[in-house]
Amino acid sequence: MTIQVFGYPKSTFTLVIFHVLKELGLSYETVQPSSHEEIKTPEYLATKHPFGKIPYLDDDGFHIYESRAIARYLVNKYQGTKNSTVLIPSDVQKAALMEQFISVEISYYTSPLFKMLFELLMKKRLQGSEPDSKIVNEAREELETTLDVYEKLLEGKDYLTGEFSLADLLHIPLTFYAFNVGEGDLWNKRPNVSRWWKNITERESWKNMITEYNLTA
Ligand SMILES: N[C@@H](CCC(=O)N[C@@H](CS)C(=O)NCC(=O)O)C(=O)O
Ligand SMILES: *[C@@H]1O[C@H](CO)[C@@H](O)[C@H](O)[C@H]1NC(C)=O
Ligand SMILES: *[C@@H]1O[C@H](CO)[C@@H](O)[C@H](O)[C@H]1NC(C)=O
Ligand SMILES: *[C@@H]1O[C@H](CO)[C@@H](O)[C@H](O)[C@H]1NC(C)=O
Repeated sequence: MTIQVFGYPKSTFTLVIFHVLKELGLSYETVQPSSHEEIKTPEYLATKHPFGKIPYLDDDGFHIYESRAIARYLVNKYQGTKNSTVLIPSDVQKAALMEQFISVEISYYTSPLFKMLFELLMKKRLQGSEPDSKIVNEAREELETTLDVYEKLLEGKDYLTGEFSLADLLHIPLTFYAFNVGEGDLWNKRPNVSRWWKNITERESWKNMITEYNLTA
């Protein structure tokens, strides 16, 4: 049976799953919720995602939610079966360093970035109110601090662990939206960060994502 991804193609966490599937050379089917209400119904909460979120994955009857858990599952099950892309290294210490950077991504990168993008991109649509410039500025400051550290970490390296991995990939969709909303300067003004960003987004799989999901809106 085909792998089914339940989510909206514009949602950053759903894009992560599509991107992983593409890197691994897997085919999949997308099921879009009919409305935002659908992911809050008792049926959806009971059978798909108890917190009422997307994405959610069904792999031949195996059900899993939370994007990073879905990504690890897909890699652990399918890496190496369709092509030679390595997203999680087999070496235990290399894999541990990748996990370290995924924790960095969640804690210090995605946390302020999501806060900033929520204000700039989603607040109006979801809550009908204007972005709170105090929140935007605080989040931007936090991100500046994080990116200063990334600038050092990426010195002399093309990727966070030295080799492309799931840790790099997990940064892509949200950062892409930050560029779209005019905040790209945060990345561009740091030469090592900007080299990394160009490198990871020039991969075939991400270029295909942009075309297929019409992401340059
Ligand atoms: N921690 C979750 C986050 C998922 C998430 O926040 N999804 C958003 C879309 S990007 C969502 O379902 N929003 C709908 C809502 O919260 O009502 C993951 O990694 O999968
Ligand atoms: C794996 O397959 C996908 C889709 O065909 C492709 O985008 C990706 O570049 C491939 N990776 C390798 C290492 O062959
Ligand atoms: C970024 O990298 C260059 C060399 O690639 C280096 O000279 C520079 O000091 C780095 N920046 C920081 C803040 O570490
Ligand atoms: C990205 O880094 C890899 C590994 O060092 C290198 O082979 C490749 O040419 C770089 N790609 C781009 C687009 O900079």
